[in-house]
Amino acid sequence: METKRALITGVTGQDGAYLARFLLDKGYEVYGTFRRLSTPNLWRLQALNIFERIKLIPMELIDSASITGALMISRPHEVYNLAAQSFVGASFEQPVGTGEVTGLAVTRLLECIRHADPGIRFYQASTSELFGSNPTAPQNEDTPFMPASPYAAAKLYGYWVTRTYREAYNLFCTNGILFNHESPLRGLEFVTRKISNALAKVKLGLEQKVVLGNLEASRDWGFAGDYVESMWLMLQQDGPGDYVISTGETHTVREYFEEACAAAELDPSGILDVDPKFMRPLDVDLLLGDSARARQKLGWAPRVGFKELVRMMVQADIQRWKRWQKGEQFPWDAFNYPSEMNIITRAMPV
Ligand code: NAP
Ligand code: G4F
Repeated sequence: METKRALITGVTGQDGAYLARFLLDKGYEVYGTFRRLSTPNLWRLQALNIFERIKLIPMELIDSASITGALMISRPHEVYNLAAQSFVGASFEQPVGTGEVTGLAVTRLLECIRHADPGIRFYQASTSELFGSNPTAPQNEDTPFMPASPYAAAKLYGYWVTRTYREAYNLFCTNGILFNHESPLRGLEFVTRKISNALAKVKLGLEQKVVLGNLEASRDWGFAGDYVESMWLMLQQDGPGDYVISTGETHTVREYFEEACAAAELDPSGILDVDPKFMRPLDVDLLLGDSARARQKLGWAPRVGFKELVRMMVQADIQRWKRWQKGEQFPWDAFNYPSEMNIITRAMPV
């Protein structure tokens, strides 16, 4: 049987790395696109020890020629579109750029696929942020969308154009409406990893406080390693569709912080500050997903629960900072962030 080929856009991101490993384990030939930056961001692929097994292709989502090039090189059976400006907070600062990359680029990709090979199966990384300000909970595939950020508005466009290409051209185009999913490979700007990283520094005496924004927002947090399996399952079905992927449990940011303190064996009192600069102009209060359709049709279910997830993230960051203190070198993202570099520089022997 012919080896299956998959093309993952955004392979350098959290989900891209976990999905690449999952597909390699299934015997796929995995191609991944990355953007040419002055400093390549490959630490996640190195951390999962898969860097050398992935065929990397430079690709710009704003350049159709480069998308066509990536399709010609990889000749994929499946395309997973994970690349996006994915940080909701930044979408308020870069609303137009976010619209280009997170929204309009989906059409560019679909047009290239339609002309290159209409047999390709396409996965679009849609999001629970689409539900936005809708107070209905839990949210499922029939809950009306009320996006509450430029990011969510761009993703809404991506969601609908994916459905449009499915219906207009009979392409296999599927939306995974994934609720928040986290891991030790999460970017440091997202609240869960921000907390695990900050608590690790507090634990080791490198920092005094954790400074956050809105503590009352509630999220349905799962483990990214579990969620990438659902992406693959969606593309193995007889036909395309839209699926909510979630745990069915929700917790506030404050609860996540308290659980993380317990995991780090730290007293939560006195180490948490709130700074309005981390508040958004508009926030989503409550996300809680009902993934009954995915559980029934895909046979998918999350394996890692909330407490285990928090522990996994906190332990991973404590280990990283300990290894750094010992002078070890290992794949890590702290060097990409000015806030972390300040600490690293401050703590360096003179
Ligand atoms: P992530 O870690 O932020 O990864 C995003 C990827 O997109 C990275 O590979 C990044 O490349 C790439 N990218 C960013 N801007 C780009 C640009 N201008 N041109 C080309 N590539 C660009 O996000 P994730 O958590 O893995 O999420 C994967 C996808 O699922 C995203 O589309 C996200 O919006 C969506 N999603 C995520 C969640 C979640 O909770 N994680 C939930 C629902 C939906 P660099 O490495 O070069 O930055
Ligand atoms: O971790 P967050 O930045 O994730 P958010 O906004 O829920 O978005 C993530 O999940 C979406 C799926 O629902 C994805 F589509 C999206 O790509 C991304 O992966 O923020 C979570 C909550 C927010 O309410 C935010 O206001 O935490 C609150 N928060 C409080 N203090 C903070 C902070 N968020 C961040 N990033 N940093 C803080 O200091």
